[in-house]
Amino acid sequence: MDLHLYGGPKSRAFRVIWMLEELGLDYQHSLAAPRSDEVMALNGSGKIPVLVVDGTAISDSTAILTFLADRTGQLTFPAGSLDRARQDGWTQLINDEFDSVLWTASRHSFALPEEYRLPEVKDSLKWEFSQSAARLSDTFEGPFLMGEAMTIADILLTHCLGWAVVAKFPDAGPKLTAYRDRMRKRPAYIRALGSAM
Ligand SMILES: N[C@@H](CCC(=O)N[C@@H](CS)C(=O)NCC(=O)O)C(=O)O
Repeated sequence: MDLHLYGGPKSRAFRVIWMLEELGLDYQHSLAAPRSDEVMALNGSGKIPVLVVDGTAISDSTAILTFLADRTGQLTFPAGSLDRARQDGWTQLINDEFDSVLWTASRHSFALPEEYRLPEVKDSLKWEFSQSAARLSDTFEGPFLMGEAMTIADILLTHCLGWAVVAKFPDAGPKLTAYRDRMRKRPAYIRALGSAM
């Protein structure tokens, strides 16, 4: 498989870098900025990450992780299994309850045109994040979201938990913080961080 990733590690492209490192796949990497000419040519929305696979561009970090997991049969349960349905439930929940509030806060901090930013919305988003983190902590047993097997849902959650720290969101609580710190010790995560240098 010929793989070329577009997007720097201080974006959701980090999730894909980490996944590629977990899988031990070779890939080319361009630290392309959102809406740069090279990204616009691949993805009309201008968003990163984009992964070009054998000449075909795939957008959206979750779609890319899902493709890589399905193609390699790693970090996922098989499509059509009940475990996969539960795994997908986690993936959607993380996007609904963590990624979306963090992204809305980012938009109102720097991404939207200044006249459309409403910084006061961030208190409400932080409260939502705390509620979601507390609910997840109540049921989380570990070591991974799906129990003994790490899946792409763990890449998404760990990334969001780190993003929350950078965005100065409330503490996610001891259980999720310990999980995040444990995930960040994975050799592939550390290699992914190194790819930023
Ligand atoms: N749901 C998409 C979101 C992609 C996204 O919004 N990426 C940001 C960088 S992390 C971006 O390119 N923003 C530029 C923009 O919204 O114009 C994903 O998970 O890949």
